[in-house]
Amino acid sequence: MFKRTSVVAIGTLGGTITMTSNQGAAGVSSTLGAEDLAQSIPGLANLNIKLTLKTLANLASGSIRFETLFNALRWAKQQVEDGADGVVLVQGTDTLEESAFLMHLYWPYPQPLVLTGAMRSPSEAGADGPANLLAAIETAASPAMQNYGALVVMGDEVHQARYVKKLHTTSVGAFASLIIGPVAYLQENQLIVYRLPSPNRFVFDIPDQFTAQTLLIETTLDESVALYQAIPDLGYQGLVIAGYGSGHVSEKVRDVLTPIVAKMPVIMASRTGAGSTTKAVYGYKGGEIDLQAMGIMMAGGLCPRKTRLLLNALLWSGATRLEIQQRVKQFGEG
Ligand code: DAS
Repeated sequence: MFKRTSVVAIGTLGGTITMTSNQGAAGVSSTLGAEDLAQSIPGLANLNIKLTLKTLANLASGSIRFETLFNALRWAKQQVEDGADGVVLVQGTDTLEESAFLMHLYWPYPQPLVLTGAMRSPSEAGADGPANLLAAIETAASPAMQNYGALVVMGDEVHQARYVKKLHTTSVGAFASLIIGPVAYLQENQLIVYRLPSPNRFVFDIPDQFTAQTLLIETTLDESVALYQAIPDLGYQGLVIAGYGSGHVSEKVRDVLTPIVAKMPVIMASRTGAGSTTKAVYGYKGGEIDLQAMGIMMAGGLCPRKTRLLLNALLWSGATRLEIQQRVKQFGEG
């Protein structure tokens, strides 16, 4: 039977997957672009996939800015408008989960938007970049992976942007979706799908301006409250706290949150790394019942970093406090 050639667009932003030692300087830095990466993949020619290639940037992922991501997003959307079956964005792994979630909030198409990277540079033994990129291309080309929004492919696993996290500094198995697991797995060039996409995904319009800044702060044992006291005057428009356990702070931190809540939305997430914040378990000062009564929202199962990005997107969209509350609840429970 005739099988149509799939079209996949690959845009590269940098990261270890693009890094080589640069003119005798110490260590590796981003030098390779989309053409170089495509040439490094064994077995690509056997697949019925046509590639469109674009080097978008050569950055370490910690230096990616929102503007970089929105430019990449506009480019990716254009590829789909021009007929691509899916898009792959390549970047560093350090901020991959954040980029993927931000992209997910703004990706309106059924076609997959797949992010990938590598834990080992091309010059290291057992470099994982070519295999990750090949798996990402196959995922992007697959009709079975439509309607999930943004996905992260690392080590033959396909993860949803909402859940995936980098959990190890150097391991090639650094990425996982705790509790829920990957949504699909690639084996022998076939996707084995474990879970269907959630219906009614909410998608934001790309904002005209994204100047509003939010702060993420992690609570720690017997910390000073000086930073919390300064927050209302630092120019932030929203605060996310990575709180203890299922969403708590100390009594003394709780006591300095009132002026912040008066000025900006405050969301309590959990610093634990997995599981959801609670709503009605703890009644002590600084516990979640008390914090909610003060007007603080609970992040549910959304991790602190992604909660911050959701809050950014909501503020950039001009959402009211009530709309922020409703949307945080929806994503936190989703
Ligand atoms: N940690 C590197 C990576 O895995 C660098 C980066 O994130 O850009 O790609």
